[in-house]
Amino acid sequence: MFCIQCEQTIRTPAGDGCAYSTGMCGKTSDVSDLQDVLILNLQAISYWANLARQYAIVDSEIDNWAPKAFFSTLTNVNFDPERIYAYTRFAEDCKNSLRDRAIAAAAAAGDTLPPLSAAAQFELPDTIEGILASADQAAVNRGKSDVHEDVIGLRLLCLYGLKGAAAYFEHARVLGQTDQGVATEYHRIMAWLGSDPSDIDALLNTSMQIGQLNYRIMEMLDKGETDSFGHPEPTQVNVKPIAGKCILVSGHDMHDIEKILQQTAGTGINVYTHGEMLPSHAYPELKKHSNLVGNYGTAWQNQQQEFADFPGAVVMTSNCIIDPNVGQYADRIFTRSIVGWPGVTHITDDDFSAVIDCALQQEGFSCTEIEKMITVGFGRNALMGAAPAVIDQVKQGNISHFFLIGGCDGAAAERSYFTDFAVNAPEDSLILTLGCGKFRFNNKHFGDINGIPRLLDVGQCNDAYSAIQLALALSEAFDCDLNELPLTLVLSWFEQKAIVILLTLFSLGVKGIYAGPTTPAFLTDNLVKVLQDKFDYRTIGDVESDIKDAIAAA
Ligand code: SF4
Ligand code: SF3
Repeated sequence: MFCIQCEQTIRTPAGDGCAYSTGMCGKTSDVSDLQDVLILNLQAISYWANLARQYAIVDSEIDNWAPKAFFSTLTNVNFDPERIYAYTRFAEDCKNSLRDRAIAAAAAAGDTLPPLSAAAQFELPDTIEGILASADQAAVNRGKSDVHEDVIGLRLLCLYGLKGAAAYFEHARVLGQTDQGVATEYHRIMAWLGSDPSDIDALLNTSMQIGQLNYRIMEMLDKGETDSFGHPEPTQVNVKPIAGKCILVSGHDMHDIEKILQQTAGTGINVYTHGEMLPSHAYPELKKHSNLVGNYGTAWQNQQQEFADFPGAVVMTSNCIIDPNVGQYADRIFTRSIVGWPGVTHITDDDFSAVIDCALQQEGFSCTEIEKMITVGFGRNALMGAAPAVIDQVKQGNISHFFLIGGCDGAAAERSYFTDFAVNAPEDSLILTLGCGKFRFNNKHFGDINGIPRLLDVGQCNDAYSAIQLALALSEAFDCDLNELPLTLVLSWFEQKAIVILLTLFSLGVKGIYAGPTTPAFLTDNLVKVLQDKFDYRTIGDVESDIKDAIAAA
């Protein structure tokens, strides 16, 4: 196995990457190898989908399925070898179907086929053993002895960035948003990556195209969420338990929590959000359910303790799942969509009766604790509504700076930086936050500036789109470039969604972003230097001096 896609990858003086029998996340070498072969076959699908489009052959079922399957290889999503193997077999069927149609269309038009990409040349063995034996051909760093390490680093930047975009595309699709132009661009880039490109400039350009593609996808996802559930409104959320039977819903897919809320209505079961599901409380069509009672727990890395302590059923709708056997709750956690863990019950449709039955069999909370409230719901509309007051306060000199402190959380001790940054930000600054990284400080009291709360929770990691809209509105109001705003982005990264958000911000020309806790291990020193030169990319350092520098740069 070789996997280097997330922040907790193994780093050694001899070389970085999880390359032994199990990754730091618990992914086995078999799952990792199967995922590599799946990705290679998805690149072959894209090769044929790309070619087929030249003959007006578009298969929207395959267009919808391929990014979803790619999502299954994202960090902390699917650890089940049987499911990954099944995706790989299905990918083979999709590939063959598109290939046959594209070849027939080319023959009918009298065209000669272009050369096959490396991915399109790959022949999938018939058995799981055969596939595992062929995994070297599919390794994400294949050909590393023939090309410069910067080429491998850029290929990985593009592959992981596109994986993050594919994940958001799937989240948007679940909410009824599809777009043929986006699917075409996805296939074009995925097919190209399957040809093992080596041109540094082309790879850098492609990474920006992936960022742009993701901007469109985040817009689709924003539309999917707001069309389905209304615009988020500032909302108080209780983070303490209430007596009674309970279900905990984690991950990013709010479609699932809506179904769970509908199906638990009248059962007496209380539904709690966890992690990235917290923003659900702000959406009118979700908050109207009286059985959505609060949030329980914090970010993903604490789940083995928090889920063990939760006296009910747990549903994981997307990333991040980690080993449920550690906390001995594998019999009362359920997976949805692309999530998988061997031996854990997978819900294949919108029927959550197995979850409800399980919740009824658990003890539930025996008593109600004294309420503790946090505020969520500063999505695009709420931010835009507050923009005139914010602009006024800036003009009066009462708001000096904006910080966006957000992204993923993780186990690394250095992540205390983000709490320290938020706590030490000047009192006349506003702090926007999003993603699961906010759980490090969203229970702290930041006060307000003339009625405007200093801490504004924008939502999930993908709601970076809302924050970008606010930044654009501010730059218009102050008639200046985005980079001339008194705005500093401080991003915590862990997985590939964060990588693509970084690419999106770069592609929009945002400079001076602080990111941490570490630099992605797949980026070489040369590539980090390129990002520093082009985008003034900054690695986090000392909180006090970073705050000083950020303010001085504004
Ligand atoms: Fe290692 Fe991260 Fe890959 Fe898991 S996802 S194997 S921790 S690099
Ligand atoms: Fe968190 Fe996994 Fe990335 Fe959506 S839930 S931000 S890490």
